Amino acid sequence: MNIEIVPGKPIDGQIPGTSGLRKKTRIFMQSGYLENFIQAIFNAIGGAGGKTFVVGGDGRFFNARAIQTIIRMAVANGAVKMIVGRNGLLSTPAASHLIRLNGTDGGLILSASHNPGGIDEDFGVKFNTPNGGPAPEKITNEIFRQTTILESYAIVTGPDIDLNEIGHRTIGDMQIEIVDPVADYLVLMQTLFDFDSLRALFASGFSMRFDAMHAVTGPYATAILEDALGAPAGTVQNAIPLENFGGGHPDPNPVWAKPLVDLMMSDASPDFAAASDGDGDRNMILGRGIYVTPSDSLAVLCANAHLASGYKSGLSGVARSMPTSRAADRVADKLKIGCFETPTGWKFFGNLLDAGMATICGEESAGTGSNHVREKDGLWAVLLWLNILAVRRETVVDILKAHWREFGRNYYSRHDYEEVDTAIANDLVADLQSRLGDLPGKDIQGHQIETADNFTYADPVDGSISEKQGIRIGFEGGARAVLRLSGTGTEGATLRVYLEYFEPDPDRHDIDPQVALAPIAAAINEIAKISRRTGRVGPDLMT
Ligand code: G16
Repeated sequence: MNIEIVPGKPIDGQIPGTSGLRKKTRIFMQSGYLENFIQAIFNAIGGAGGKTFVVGGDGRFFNARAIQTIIRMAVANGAVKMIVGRNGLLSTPAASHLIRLNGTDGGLILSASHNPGGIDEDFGVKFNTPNGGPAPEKITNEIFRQTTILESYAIVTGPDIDLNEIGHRTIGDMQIEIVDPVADYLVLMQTLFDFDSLRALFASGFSMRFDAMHAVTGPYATAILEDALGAPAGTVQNAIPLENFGGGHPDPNPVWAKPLVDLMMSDASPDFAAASDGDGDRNMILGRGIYVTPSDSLAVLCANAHLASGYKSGLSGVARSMPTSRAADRVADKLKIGCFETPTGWKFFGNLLDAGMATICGEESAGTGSNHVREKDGLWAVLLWLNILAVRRETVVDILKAHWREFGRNYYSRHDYEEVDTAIANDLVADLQSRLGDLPGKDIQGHQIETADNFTYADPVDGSISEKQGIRIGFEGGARAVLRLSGTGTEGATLRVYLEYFEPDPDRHDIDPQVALAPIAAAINEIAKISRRTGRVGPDLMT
């Protein structure tokens, strides 16, 4: 084993606001690119010497190769141990759990989340800190700074490590523990949910479909739903993780999981369906004939979490990202618990969870989770829904309708304009930003603007300030439009427009959300000149 010190070179390793570094796979495959970024991570955390890390990914193209490189670099940088998922697989929430369970110095998670995989698609790397959560901005900024000043990286030569068998290996002075990616996660789920009632639910004939989208949750869902809970074989579909996710986008939304949505809207629909994304942190929930928006799902989970054993003593608080609908706020109000509004990005929940100020967190982007790990957790959300269904023995539709009757309905939708020219998108936001002060009091198509600002978050735990986290326009009567640029795209800019309007009247809870929200959509289009500036007649995606 030889340690090689290879000259480093600055790379474009700027980590956008909401996630780890995501790039086209071929960029990561360029000679030295991954190596420089990994060395920058090690340097940013004060070196890897004497440290232990978790490493794993969602199995996409380049996952296995990248792990071999990371292991060799960890050895050369003096790390003492790496815990690696068998075959290099670990879902993001399972990696977060392993970091916490083993008290490691952090973890490296290889994924571009819901973005497609393959040599011509996307790859990503993120660093999670010892609390199990995504690195906060002060660390990601330091990683980026390190990429710009890196002089060299260290790596050892030698044969590849066999990652296919569970067990212990050593390379130089570093131990490598290959673990079953599912085992510890399953144990954690058993502490939170009542597996006996879930087994009884399936034994009663309850039917479900889980679409793993050929991504990392396949082995987790099969082990939990079919093997541990007795759901019939075939309940989990697309269960084998593939390097290119079968050619699809592993993004659990009505567009990319359309076959599942179509099934649930058909006469052949099972009682319940769910899907998860590339790295297993996002979820989509469906009932017979109904798609549950992530914002509504968060609210329902908060209102019913006490039905699951892990949450029976109630919640300390709830947190949601700013663009997420305010449905959960109404639940928090009724439960008389804290309610926090954070910028987009799971990392902003970390302090609230660590401080015990929030138990459940959620985002409109299909992420929900709790204080059991420090990442959003797709299967956790599915199991909490199942636990609620097992106790209430009502349909998803009935649960949702009863929820709206009790709390009112927050109609909600997100409109995405994808691959917009970056300069046009930036100009649109800058122009709107410059006019914010003039907007309050204006009447747009019969809608009076009451407030207009760009969201600033002051972290209640460490006092850190995050500015310009999304433009919010509040209309008379409580309707709201939020506008921000995505931080997770890999091509051009994605403009996200979030629309919300509250309807207390139960007789008006059955309107098509796009119809209910059309006036707000038209108003924000006029205010921000979206069509005029982008040349688009409408959004590419409405979730
Ligand atoms: C990532 C973050 C999420 C965030 C989402 C938003 O999700 O982990 O916390 O809500 O990005 O993305 P955007 O900036 O595109 O709106 P994931 O699942 O891609 O890791």
